[in-house]
Amino acid sequence: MITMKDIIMEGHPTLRQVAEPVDFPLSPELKERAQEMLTFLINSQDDEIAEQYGLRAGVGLAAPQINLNKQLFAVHIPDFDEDGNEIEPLLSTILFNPKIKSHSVQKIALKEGEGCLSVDREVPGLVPRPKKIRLEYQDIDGQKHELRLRDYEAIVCQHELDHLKGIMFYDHIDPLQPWVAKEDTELL
Ligand code: UDB
Ligand code: ZN
Repeated sequence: MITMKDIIMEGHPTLRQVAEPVDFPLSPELKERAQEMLTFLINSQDDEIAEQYGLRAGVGLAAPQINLNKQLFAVHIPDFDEDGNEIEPLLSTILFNPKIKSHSVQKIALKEGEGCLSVDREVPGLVPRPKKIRLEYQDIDGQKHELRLRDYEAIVCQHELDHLKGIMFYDHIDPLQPWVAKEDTELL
């Protein structure tokens, strides 16, 4: 089971490396580890399990964050109905060898800024990212897929894709005017 002690923190050199492509078929070990990454996210969003193991509620986890220099990440983005009850997740999957095929010019940023499971401090500032992306990736069986994402789902996937390239969210923050949005950037 993956817990916080498996997650490496900023300053660890792996977080600044470019991850290697994954070969198919997956080794049984890598398949198991990938599934554990998604299970970590699901567990971390379960209040009881999260409290028991001291997990931060995560929506995405990239392989380099568990010191595995490979091109894969897991996402588990919850959805809620009008009464605030949790319904089917918006997106819950593991993506292998993901690539952005195209992206919008229009940008979006979370109005509160971003955080990271590998960063134990608040880094204030907007992180502008393309509002829409078209992603190509392989699933756990090596089958190719395309995903069109926008808004929050696009933000999460781009945050995780950045980890595969050694990029941290704060690399995108303007150090002089961290909270100033350009006119092409919408706030979410
Ligand atoms: C997160 N969690 O997982 F809308 F159930 C962040 C942390 C850093 C605060 C843990 C998060 O946004 N939680 C969340 C949001 C919801 C509903 C819910 C939980 N990440 C992932 C990460 O660090 N991956 O490498 C940071 C996010 C910042 C913007 C996108 C990903
Ligand atoms: Zn992160």
